[in-house]
Amino acid sequence: MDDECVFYRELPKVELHAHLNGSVSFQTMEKLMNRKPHLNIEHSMTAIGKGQRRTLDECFEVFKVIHKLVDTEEDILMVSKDVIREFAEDGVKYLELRSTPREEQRTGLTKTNYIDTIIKAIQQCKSEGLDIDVRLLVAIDRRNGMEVAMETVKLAEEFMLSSDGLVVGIDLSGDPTVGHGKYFLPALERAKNGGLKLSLHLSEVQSQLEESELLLNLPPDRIGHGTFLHPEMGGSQSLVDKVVKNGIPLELCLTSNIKGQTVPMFSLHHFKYWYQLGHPTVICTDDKGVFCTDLSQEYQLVASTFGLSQKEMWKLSQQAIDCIFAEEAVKQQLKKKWQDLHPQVFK
Ligand code: 6MZ
Repeated sequence: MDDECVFYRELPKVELHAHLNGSVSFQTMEKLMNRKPHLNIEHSMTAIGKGQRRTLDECFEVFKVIHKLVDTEEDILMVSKDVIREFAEDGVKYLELRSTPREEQRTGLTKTNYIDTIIKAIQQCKSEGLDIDVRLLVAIDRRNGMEVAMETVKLAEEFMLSSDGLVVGIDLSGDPTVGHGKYFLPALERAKNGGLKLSLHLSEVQSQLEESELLLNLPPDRIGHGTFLHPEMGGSQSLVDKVVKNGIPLELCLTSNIKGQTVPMFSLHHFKYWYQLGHPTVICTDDKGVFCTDLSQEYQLVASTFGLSQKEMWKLSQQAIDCIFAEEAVKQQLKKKWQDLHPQVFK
């Protein structure tokens, strides 16, 4: 590893946009494939390698394949623990995972077991002494419609109360070209009123102006991607004004946007627009397994693409602490951790 790589690996980081089943590494995939050889699934079907690109549609096909491999409690426990360990090894000190609860008749998996198992994995990693604080967002897949969305929120509410603060919010994700955000407003309003935080995928693809306008009125606590919000990308000033006025942080995932072809090249990524505005942005991985990346690489990529110094990148990682969904005391602990680690990282 060269000095730059070492710096970004040692830099303490916050990861706020990581879909569990998109974050499964090559090594864990290998274990899953060995468990289910009859599925005949190969690595080329579950990951998009260096230099490769797919349409966003094709990316969503990849998730369907991964879901076939991860369909028992045992799988979910292994996948969750491996993903948490890998983030910890990459220098992530605080992680918010998100995942869509699934039921599988064939294996008897229920949505409640699904969430329970991820919580068990988080607790086991904690008791093993891993230096990472992990929380969970329960995800609504827009493909499944408004009734399932409401059920998901109710389930998340129960877990928010019973999980000792581990379940902190709701994510709205899934294929952005399917359905309309307006159908999810009642579920999202209920979640918000019940104390769950909201992170919504917004304007991930073009022509979602009306939907973004509606969803921004909630307002959400964070935005995933927001690629087409600003006027230079076909969005509008009024959308930007709403985001800025409410101080809503953006979760930005560079490699994901390039490989999914919603952004043509790194130098044109909307990170630049929001960073220049001085608006809070958080660098994230989205799906580190599918897109073959990790958070250190994403930080290094932002630095090299936009010419930011190590000091500026430190500031970005530190400011991400203010965007987390866990309570104030956790923010204070993390700020102290960053202070303590500073001399070691800049030795
Ligand atoms: C929107 C995405 C996504 O929930 O099974 N997901 N939704 N945009 C993206 N950009 C590439 N990447 C992942 O993880 C996989 C699920 O996360 C959502 C999709 O709903 C996908 O099925 P879980 O853990």
